Amino acid sequence: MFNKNEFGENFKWGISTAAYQIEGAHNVDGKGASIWDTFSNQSKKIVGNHNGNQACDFYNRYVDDLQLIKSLNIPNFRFSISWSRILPNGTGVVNQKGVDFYNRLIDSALELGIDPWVTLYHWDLPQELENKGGWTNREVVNWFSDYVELCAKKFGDRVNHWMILNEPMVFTGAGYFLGVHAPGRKGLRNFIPAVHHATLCQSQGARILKSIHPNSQIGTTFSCSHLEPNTNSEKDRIATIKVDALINRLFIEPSLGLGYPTNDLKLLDRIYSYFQPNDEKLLPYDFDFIGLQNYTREIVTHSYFVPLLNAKLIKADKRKVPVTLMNWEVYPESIYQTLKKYDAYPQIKKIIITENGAAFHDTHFDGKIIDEPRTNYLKTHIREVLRAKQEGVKVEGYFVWTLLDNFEWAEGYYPRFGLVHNNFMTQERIIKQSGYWYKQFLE
Ligand code: IFM
Repeated sequence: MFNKNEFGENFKWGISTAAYQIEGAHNVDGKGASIWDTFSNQSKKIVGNHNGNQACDFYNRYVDDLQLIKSLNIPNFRFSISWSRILPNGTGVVNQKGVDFYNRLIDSALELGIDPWVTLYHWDLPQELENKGGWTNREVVNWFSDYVELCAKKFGDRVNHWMILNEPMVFTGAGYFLGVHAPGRKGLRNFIPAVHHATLCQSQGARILKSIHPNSQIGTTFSCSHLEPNTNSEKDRIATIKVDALINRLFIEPSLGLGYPTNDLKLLDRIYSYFQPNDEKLLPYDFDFIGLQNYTREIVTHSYFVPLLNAKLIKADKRKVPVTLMNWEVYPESIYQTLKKYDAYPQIKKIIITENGAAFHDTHFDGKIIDEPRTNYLKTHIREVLRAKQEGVKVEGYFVWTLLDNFEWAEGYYPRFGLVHNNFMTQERIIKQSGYWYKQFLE
């Protein structure tokens, strides 16, 4: 068995959350609606017709939840700011009660010796901005810039670690191409401009924060999966290169000054029609750290039935491999391979694993929650992070997804990812075996 000390004294251990998934209080104290409020309250969008109206009621229970984090020996807490809680219309009038909430949250964390790591955008665009085109409207760069400036001025005196976007591939892909996440738009004509505008916001947001707080540590996060071709055939290998360009390279390479990976993914060529003069110069930003979020590996095969891409992923349950409740393969080496892949970009200074974790059915026994599969998942993945680190990969942090069982987007409350069980009827929290394991590991 390995121990925490092998990662070194400066390694950042933490836990990650997101506003819409835990806060609840969706319409109180002046908060405006976000696209997730709208989407999840429509019929048949979310499994079980669930919504995030109450979620874990973190808005009212943050003091106890911070105590919980403290009791688990977790020194770093990643959470996101709900844009429409502080700017109900997305821009313009500030909601002081929303600002007060995040001030209280940050101050309470700091009082307990917990370092706040703040994500500026974890998918909950103000609905008012979506009504004006949302991520497809180039104006979003100005709206986002104003929002970032406000956050920097209100919270930047106490927050040192910032992440600009959470998983842009997921919020543009699921929200603007597949239509399965908010705001439910579909097709390349929505996806491509959303990608370009999100990539501009990624670097522009970072520049604004840095100009106001030059000493802050600024990163942004990417979802990434280790990919393997189904067979050694030329077709499967080409399919894998395309999927890699789409899901692993699309957002990071422009920020590293490499441009969009259009050579390997021709369907992206149309992105240049959304360029304005000077955009090439606006896309790169020298981030202090890159947040990687890895859960699984994917197997890619050629397919004539997927237009333009000619590639598809083979679902884990079709492959007879161990899976989580998300139907994601349990494959610890994926985090090692992912770290090696991104470490090979010489432009990346530092990597933090900003999310890794798993959803399983938890066993209740005698008032306790025995979640052996999750405990094993964490141990085996953390061991792979150590392997990478010992081989010289510049990984300097690991955050578990997530603190509490919570609203898992289109899957509702069904997949439970938490180290802490949440009873959504009573909001009672019970630390799971995995939570106790992490606590002991961090002691
Ligand atoms: O719950 C999500 C989170 O919001 C973003 N990354 C993946 C997690 C698990 O699906």
